[in-house]
Amino acid sequence: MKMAGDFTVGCTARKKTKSRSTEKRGSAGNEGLSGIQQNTSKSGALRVYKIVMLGDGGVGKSAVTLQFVTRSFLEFHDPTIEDSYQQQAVIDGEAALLDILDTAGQVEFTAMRDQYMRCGEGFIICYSVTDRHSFQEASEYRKLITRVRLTEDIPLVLIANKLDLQSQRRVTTEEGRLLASEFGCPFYETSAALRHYIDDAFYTLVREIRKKEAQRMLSNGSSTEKIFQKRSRWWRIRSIFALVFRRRRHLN
Ligand SMILES: Nc1nc2c(ncn2[C@@H]2O[C@H](COP(=O)(O)OP(=O)(O)OP(=O)(O)O)[C@@H](O)[C@H]2O)c(=O)[nH]1
Ligand SMILES: [Mg+2]
Repeated sequence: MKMAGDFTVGCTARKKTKSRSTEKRGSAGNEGLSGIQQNTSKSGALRVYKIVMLGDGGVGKSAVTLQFVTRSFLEFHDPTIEDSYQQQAVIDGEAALLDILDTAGQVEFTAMRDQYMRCGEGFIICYSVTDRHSFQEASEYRKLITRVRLTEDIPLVLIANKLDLQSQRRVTTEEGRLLASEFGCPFYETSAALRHYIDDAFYTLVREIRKKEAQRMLSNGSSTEKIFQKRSRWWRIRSIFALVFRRRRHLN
């Protein structure tokens, strides 16, 4: 199912400069940035995950995002200014609404960078296996996140896209793995063209967000019982109902 939204959660409403919207988003997740409660729809338990796509121009951020959301391949390069998409999914038995911000890789469009760095709960840093410079830039994006968020403990997934272009490969798998272990994050080599490891990248990021959230709750003194309650069977079922209800509402 495809939807698009404004990704304004927790930020002062940023103007969306370009949109591939097909549906307006509902009320879910307009209540603020931090904490489960604030990112959970008032009408149900559908948790919104704010995800930001980062990486050099032309590495395939939009193609990866569109392949995830619409299951189609973007053949041409139309430099992004800023687009946002929403996609529902059930991940590990729990419904989720992924609110994805596809950002600009071209330097002339990167003025909003700090702002969306502040808003994202999880980041996908993308480089192309055919482009050595984009691989080097991945470290710069990592540094930027750390600088803006003042922490290294941010949910992150590193992806090496254009896996299908083997004859043009300029970055080895091993180099990608090493960089991911430096970042302390999961790593996938993806192909937006062939739809390889696209869902995995997004789902893994949601898992990373959930994991860090649980750790944060524990360190904030919440009882394990409370966390368990959140992840309990009933809560999962409720979240799936919320998703179905939401779909129906959009169909009507
Ligand atoms: N063969 C192949 N081509 C890809 C893949 N992903 C993207 N491309 C192509 O690479 C070009 C750039 O893709 P985009 O998704 O627009 O790149 P981007 O990172 O969003 O670029 P900016 O918006 O300028 O930052 C397009 O022509 C895509 O068709 C892939 O996995 N395989
Ligand atoms: Mg783009």
